[in-house]
Amino acid sequence: MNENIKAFPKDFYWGGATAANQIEGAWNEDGKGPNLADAMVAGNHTTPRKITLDIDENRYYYPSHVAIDYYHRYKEDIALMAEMGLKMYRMSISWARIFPNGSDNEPNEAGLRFYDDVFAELKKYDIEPLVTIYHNEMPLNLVNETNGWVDRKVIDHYVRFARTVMERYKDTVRYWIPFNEINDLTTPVGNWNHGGIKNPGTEDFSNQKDDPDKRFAALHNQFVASAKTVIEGKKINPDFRFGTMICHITVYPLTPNPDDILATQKEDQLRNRFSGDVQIKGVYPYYMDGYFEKNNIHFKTEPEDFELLKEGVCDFYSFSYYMTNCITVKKDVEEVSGNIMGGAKNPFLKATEWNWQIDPVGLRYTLNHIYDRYNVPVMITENGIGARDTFENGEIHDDYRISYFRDHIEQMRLAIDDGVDLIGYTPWTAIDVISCSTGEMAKRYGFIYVDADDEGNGSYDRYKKDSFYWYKRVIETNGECLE
Ligand code: BGP
Repeated sequence: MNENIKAFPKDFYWGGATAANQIEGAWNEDGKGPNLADAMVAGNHTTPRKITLDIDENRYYYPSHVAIDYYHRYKEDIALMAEMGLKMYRMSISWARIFPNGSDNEPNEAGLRFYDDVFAELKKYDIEPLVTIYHNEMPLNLVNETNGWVDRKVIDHYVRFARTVMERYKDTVRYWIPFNEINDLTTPVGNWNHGGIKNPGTEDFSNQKDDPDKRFAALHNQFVASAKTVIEGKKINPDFRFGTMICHITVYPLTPNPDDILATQKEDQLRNRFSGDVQIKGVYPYYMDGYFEKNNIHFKTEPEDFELLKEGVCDFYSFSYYMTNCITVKKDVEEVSGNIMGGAKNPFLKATEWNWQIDPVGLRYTLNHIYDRYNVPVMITENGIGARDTFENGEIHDDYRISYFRDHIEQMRLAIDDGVDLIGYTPWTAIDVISCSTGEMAKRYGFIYVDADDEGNGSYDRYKKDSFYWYKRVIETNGECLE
């Protein structure tokens, strides 16, 4: 890259990310209770995952029950991450491992000890943990007992869980993310995540009845829970730093037609800006009043909620970035899929096998867009390519993954040169995990290969992909060498 371009900062957090329900397994070991992810059966690109509130292992395969068996292999996995040179590791803490029913009076000591051990291991290698407190992991008992996040009682249960882990790990963890992709609830796809699902065996990603009143009530309650967590956390340790985690679906107008431009702006406000505005600016933005009114959306709030939102703002903005989509008012255009939502196909972009469009330049645009709006440090906490890997004689030649990352990292550096205060990058994923949307192993993201298939067969042994060696070199040279 051109020498006149600013380098990555010296203390840049080169990292990798995962989530508990997609790696740990041991779904019912050492006192852990079942969570919502444990009730999700496997699907694939064309068959949506089903949620069965009565877990029936004789009938269905539930990928999270073993996942990649990290619970028993975390030492080996963290050693590999250290060998790769990671400076930061983004992971989540499974709520039901700490509070098996979500509403218990006392935490499960064995669960707390597991994460003590994980953090000790990370410390050994000088890897900074970045902890997501909630990554789609609501204890199943709360799903059954309450109406999920629609129910305000869940705020208190969650805050107790957050306080417990923040107190326990106050000397080892500094960076926290209260909610993963909180803006999922701006789309009907987010429904499963709020846990208000009541028809065992009949619900899946595609056929849930959408109730926007409930969906936005659930989102509001998550905002309040996030703010309370920030407020409580700063009392526990004033050095704690809290981040948003927005699933940033960057949108472009498909054509210069002003109607397309306006539709794009509206989409951006609702999907991307709304949640960032609440969590960073501490206020509900003006454009949501109009949206709620026009769509006849009503949900209950308390006056003190808005005080909390103002006080409990996040310190840094983090987001996931996988693809961009186009927006148009025209009907009958070719569509692509995506993370939480698809859109119109962009004729200038290629897409993955799962039809997510690849757009590295869009990352630079997005970083500028975000920093311009919020002016706080920025982290990319998910970015990566889901692809089928070929495993031959212990080797995985994933040049497509290397080129995806190379192109995105190049654009990150250009954004830094633009002046964006980008402080970290934790690509999805440090190691192969089960896919969240499809439950497959075949949709792989990792630098480290896990020998397991979609039905849970395999040795579960770990292998270094070509991208492992490549990323190691990137980190060693602080992003100078991308070859
Ligand atoms: C994000 C989630 C992750 C992750 C990723 C990739 O939305 O935070 O948990 O899985 O997307 O999505 P998928 O696994 O569906 O390919």
